[in-house]
Amino acid sequence: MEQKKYKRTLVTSALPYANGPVHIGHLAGVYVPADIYVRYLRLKGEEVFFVGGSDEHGVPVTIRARAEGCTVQDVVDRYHNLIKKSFEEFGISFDVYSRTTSETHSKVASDFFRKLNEDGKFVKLESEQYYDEQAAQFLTDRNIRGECPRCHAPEAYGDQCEKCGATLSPDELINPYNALTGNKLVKRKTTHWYLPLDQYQSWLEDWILKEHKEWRPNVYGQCKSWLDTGLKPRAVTRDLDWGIPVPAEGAEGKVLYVWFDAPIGYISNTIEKLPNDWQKWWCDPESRLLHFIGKDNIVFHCIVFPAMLKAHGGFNLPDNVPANEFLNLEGNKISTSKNYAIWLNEYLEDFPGKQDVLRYVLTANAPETKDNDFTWKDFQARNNNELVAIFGNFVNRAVVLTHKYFEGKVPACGELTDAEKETIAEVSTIRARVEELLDNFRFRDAQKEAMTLARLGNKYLADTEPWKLAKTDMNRVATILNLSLQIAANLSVVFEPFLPFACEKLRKILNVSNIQWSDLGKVDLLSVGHTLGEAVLLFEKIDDAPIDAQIEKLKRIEEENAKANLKADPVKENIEFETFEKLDIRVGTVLDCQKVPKADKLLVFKIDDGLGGRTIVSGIAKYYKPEDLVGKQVCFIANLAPRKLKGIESQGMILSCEDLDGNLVVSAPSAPVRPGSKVL
Ligand code: B3M
Ligand code: ZN
Repeated sequence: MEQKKYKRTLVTSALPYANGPVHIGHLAGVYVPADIYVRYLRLKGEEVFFVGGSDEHGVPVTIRARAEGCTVQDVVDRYHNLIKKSFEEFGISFDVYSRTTSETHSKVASDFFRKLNEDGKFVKLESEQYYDEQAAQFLTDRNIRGECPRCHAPEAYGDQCEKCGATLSPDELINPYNALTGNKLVKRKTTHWYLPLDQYQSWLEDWILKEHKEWRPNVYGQCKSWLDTGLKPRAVTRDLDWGIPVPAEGAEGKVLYVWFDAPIGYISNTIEKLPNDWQKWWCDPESRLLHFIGKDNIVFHCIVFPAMLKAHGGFNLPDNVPANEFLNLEGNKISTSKNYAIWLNEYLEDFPGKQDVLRYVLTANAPETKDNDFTWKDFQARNNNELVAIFGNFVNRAVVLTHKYFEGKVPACGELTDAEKETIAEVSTIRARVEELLDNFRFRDAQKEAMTLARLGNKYLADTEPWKLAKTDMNRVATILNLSLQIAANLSVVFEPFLPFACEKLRKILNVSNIQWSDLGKVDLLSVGHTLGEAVLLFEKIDDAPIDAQIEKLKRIEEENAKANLKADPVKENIEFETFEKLDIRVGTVLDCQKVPKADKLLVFKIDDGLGGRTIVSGIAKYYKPEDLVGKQVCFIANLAPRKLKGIESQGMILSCEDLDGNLVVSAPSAPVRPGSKVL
């Protein structure tokens, strides 16, 4: 297909959820490829704008806040800052990195909704949704749990079973309950705004299936399968208290669905940075729009968001969506909730200054066409055998020898052998070879191609052995070093999109600053007599010890997760009825509940026990906000001998249920009873 002409390129990369730090899967799937592409366009002198930001709405952040006993704003503030810093540290060169809790975004997303609503682009539908009467709230799919209808895992989510991977709807769950409170659920009627995707079906079929045959097979295939199934209206609002309030009449207590507002974040973040100039990027038909995402986001970027943009009118549609498959880790799925990942912030603590090594390995194994696996042994091998032994070794030899024989000045090139003429011919094609691959989003092969240049240089030096010629033929040595240094100068440019930190170092070593992408392939980049900088090592060997430590760490996490997945503990040995009767279990109402100072596990309760009240200390602070327990009823052992905890006398013990993941929920009667009632 003929390439469309364009004047400038707007590149977006998926907005990561601010519910945890970013890990290598994010980097490999989205941010490194996007950054390579953007750096490449900039090097070519093209006009490009690179948008990123944090996705701070949705349910996961609220779950995290619950788990940590802090506010949702606390959670998104913390992770937004951490994520932003990680991206900076890894050289992801955003032109803007903002967040969906920004004022600009709230306004832009509300206006977008309002316009669609006023233009009659939504349909309002009433449906029955799961409702928690005790908590007085509707539940989103992610907040509903129950038994998986397929594999019967006990804790599948309302949208997916993590055990067997099945996509589910809450209606399919057996015995659904509120994931946060454990409460049983009832059905209740609620109204939502829907984007009638069915009305866009035939337009999308033409636009994607006919006009974008060039999209990656995984992307095209997923779209086709969605379209073949037939699109249905999709709700764009939710009954939730975290998000952007729905700007419409009768929408009290409702917010925009996170997948409605998040992609609009690309627009808002552009507006935030370029308040007077953003239209040029989003609306001018000569601007090209590209979305870099992971495969789980394909439907939103190829079907839902384009339908939203179409419904709104005036915006460009994506030209391409180079989505990646998933990266696994040592053969297992990466999981934020299970803490099974290599977090970027932790990587840099363990391997300071080695950003480019990770960038290199992730690109070398990029999951472009299928899921791929990251292993620490492969990481070590690629560093030691490729970056150190080929790229670094070549550059170092060339520079050290020049310092040794020519006082660090580029020597003159003499007569060339036939082999050298061939080498030069090969160097001259590097630009076309790499460009062809980058233009087609084939980053993995493009980096491989760049590496052929380092291999060529390394082999050239190994074959010609200038260190042996130094006694007999200084002219040959000069020629060999000149050509080697010219190749090194080419490397400092061709690797710039992939390894920006190493290239900066290399430019210092070569003492150059002004080589352009358009210079690629030339062998007169360093003039004779040019003084080189100091010969420092570009890459360092990585030993077994730190690698083994990383492998051990992942094994430990895997074991812990496996343990958490264990079946219920075996039942303890039988006791006599008389023994049981000795226990006096009662129901009480919580009058007051506070954190115990300097004890992060403990809460202190004032209980109305029907007998004048008592104080009980309980180790459940990790699972509850104290104020959420006030007014609740709890079961407690009333005749346990008092004991002191952190200086407070605890007069009994609150009974809690420990689930198989080790989380605690307090036990309570299923209907309110008078304080002091016995549990029999
Ligand atoms: N936050 C999902 C994700 O991080 C979502 C992407 C939004 S892009 C507009 O995978
Ligand atoms: Zn299942």
